[in-house]
Amino acid sequence: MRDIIFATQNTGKMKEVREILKDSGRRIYSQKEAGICVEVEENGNTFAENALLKAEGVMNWCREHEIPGLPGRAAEEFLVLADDSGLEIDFLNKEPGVYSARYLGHETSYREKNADLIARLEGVPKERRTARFVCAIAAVFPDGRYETAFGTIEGYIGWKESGENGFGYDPIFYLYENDRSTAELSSEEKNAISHRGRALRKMRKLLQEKGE
Ligand code: ITT
Repeated sequence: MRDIIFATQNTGKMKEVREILKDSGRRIYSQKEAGICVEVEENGNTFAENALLKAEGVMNWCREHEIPGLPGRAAEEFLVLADDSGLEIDFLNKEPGVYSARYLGHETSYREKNADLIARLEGVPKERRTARFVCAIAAVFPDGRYETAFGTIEGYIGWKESGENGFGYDPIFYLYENDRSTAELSSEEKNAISHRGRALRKMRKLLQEKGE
């Protein structure tokens, strides 16, 4: 079974990925651990396209360079996985969507991004505040073949931030079942139901079925 290099710069994402795949029997190296500094332009129109761009970008880089953090190991020994994800708010025509990380600019804090989204929903009743987190996972093989898997979680945008866990938009994304935000869930609770948990478990199964 090949080990995994996970193509992400997002530490919140990486922490969840490790927890979700902890029993996969594969070693998982973050892009940072592997010492790979490659900037991939996320210019796809969909989550799947962007996930694939990131995974291919890192796999291509590994084929052409020594992997600094994994001396003596070649690209052929790895699968490269990437996650492209985001928040779709129905009332805002699915904004911020694929632009979730770039919404209001990369430098803007999530406190400000979250406050801005709540302000744009002023006066909108609960039943029209529907939203979902979407995640596409791409896995690229050393020979260039690839697979993709998806996961979503449905909820609504609350009226205030709540909770300290998770990252990004978690403090404003609430679940209908218990009116808690995903930032109020423990990591185990979030990973069991999240877009990322669902997509990664699907990918894990797909890779097992293919004997990869
Ligand atoms: P990489 O491309 O390096 O992986 P990124 O943060 O730029 O990191 P994306 O382009 O996939 O990743 O953007 C995802 C954004 O969507 C992320 O920065 C958050 O703002 C939001 N997001 C995705 N999943 C989330 C989650 O589980 N909880 C909160 N926000 C999430």
